[in-house]
Amino acid sequence: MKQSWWKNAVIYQIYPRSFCDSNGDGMGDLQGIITKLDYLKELGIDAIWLSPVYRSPQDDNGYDISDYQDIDPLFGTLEDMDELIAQAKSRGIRIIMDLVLNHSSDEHPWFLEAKKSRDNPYHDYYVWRDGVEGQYPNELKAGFGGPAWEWVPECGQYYLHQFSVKQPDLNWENPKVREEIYKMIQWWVDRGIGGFRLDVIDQIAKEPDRMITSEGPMLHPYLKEMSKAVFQQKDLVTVGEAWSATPESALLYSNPDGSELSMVFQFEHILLDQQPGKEKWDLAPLPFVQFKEILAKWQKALYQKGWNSLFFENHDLPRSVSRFGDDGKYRVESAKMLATCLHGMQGTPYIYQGQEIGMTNTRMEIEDYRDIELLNMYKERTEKGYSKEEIMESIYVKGRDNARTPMQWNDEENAGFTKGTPWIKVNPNYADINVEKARKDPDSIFHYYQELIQLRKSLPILTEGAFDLLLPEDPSIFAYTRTSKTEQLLILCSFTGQELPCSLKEQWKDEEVLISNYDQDSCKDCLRPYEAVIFSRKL
Ligand code: TEU
Repeated sequence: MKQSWWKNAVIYQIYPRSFCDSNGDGMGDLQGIITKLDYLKELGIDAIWLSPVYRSPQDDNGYDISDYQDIDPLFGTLEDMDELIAQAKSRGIRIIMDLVLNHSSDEHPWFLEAKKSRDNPYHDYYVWRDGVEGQYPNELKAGFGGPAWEWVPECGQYYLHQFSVKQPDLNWENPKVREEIYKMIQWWVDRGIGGFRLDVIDQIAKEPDRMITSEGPMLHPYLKEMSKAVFQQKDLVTVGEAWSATPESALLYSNPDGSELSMVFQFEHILLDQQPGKEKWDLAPLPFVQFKEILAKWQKALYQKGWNSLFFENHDLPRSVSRFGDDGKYRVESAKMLATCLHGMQGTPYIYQGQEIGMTNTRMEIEDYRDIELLNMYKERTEKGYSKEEIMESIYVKGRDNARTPMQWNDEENAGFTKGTPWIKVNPNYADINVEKARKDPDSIFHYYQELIQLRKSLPILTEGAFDLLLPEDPSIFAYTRTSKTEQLLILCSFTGQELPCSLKEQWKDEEVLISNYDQDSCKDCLRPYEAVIFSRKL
């Protein structure tokens, strides 16, 4: 298989508005990111995925773009962006931009034109259906609540929006749209961008009349066309967000011939702790055995045929230490354990800002939340008669703002994120959980991540070795091996706060310990709360 740089890379995701504010307006910005590049270099990452910084009315925090070829003044200027690319490059770090191609903002000049009349040359850039006001073309629902159709009296038509009403869907059937998009991407490649994350890429080839929203028949042809037009010319990394991906479709997306993308984000393991057939807000305990089974299935299915992305967190998801670990007594142990579990697998690992210091979920008053998805849900469920208590509980557990509270740099005011008033409240635990403290403590989660990243650089087996799940039925232990011709690793992770007997560990007790969150001189046949260890042996 072709050895691309991104196969043993570790990618760090920045949510710019919450990372670092350089000018005191309470909102993170590009100059703020530049001041933290040395920190990221110290962590050891190879690339930064930047959530959208394009010009945007910020209805969905930048995932609603009104100019794909400019930077929103909230974040800075194009010159700042060029500086970021250059400064990152001088530290060996590539910048990956977030391409939102399924929809634009309703304030994009294309849409402002499109909605003027049916004969406007830009009308066909979006997805329209005839109808009568008040009678939707069909039952399709929008991602952020309500119908997926919005009436425009000037045209006597509805437009499709799979997300908010301010995010009209682009019409990929129109070759002009695709051409404009490829030109725009090329413009960023020429500025020195190292790759792209493609927002809801599985939804671009929608066929609303057939109620098809994701993986429409034209999806793979479009991706092949785009890849040929722009992605294949350089060794760019491309990662598609695909909530609908299955191992079978992932093999199409991430075929090593490079005809589509490098890899996709799949979400099967993320969709487990909710009631089947319901929404993410309908909470259910994590079915741990199934969680392992699914991750193992993806490891097996893509081995030597495609490529996995590895992640437990992003800007849409709760904090992993709160979700899969213990954000109280065993916060440090469980954050390290989760890191071990994820980084031991095959694929490209992604670290979401703050994950490397074990940042946790938060709890706020409803007035203090900012996310459109969460606020729409609150309104909808209140109208449906859910109790406030029940709604708040699901927000605490699943709300996207859990991941969007400001990055915790130190124990000064606003966690060192801003000198002004932060756009969203800082998590009150910042005095205890922050970068400055983590860097000083040799046993911190930060230093553990640093070590894990270095291991990936020095041990090809972590990139290439075959994966095998052990103890599949065990209700608390995630155990697997990675195997090459000459070497084998055992990755052992306990997902519980109880001490457990573990005969597997005893079998490996004399082998070399590569990394662990506990001292391995004792407890040779047991796992302590949230213990993780990687053993290595020669074959
Ligand atoms: O997310 C895709 C998406 O489907 C989300 O709505 C997701 O289901 C939800 O956040 C889970 O709670 C992408 C972006 O990552 C997200 O931030 C954007 O809001 C969305 O697309 C629209 O662009």
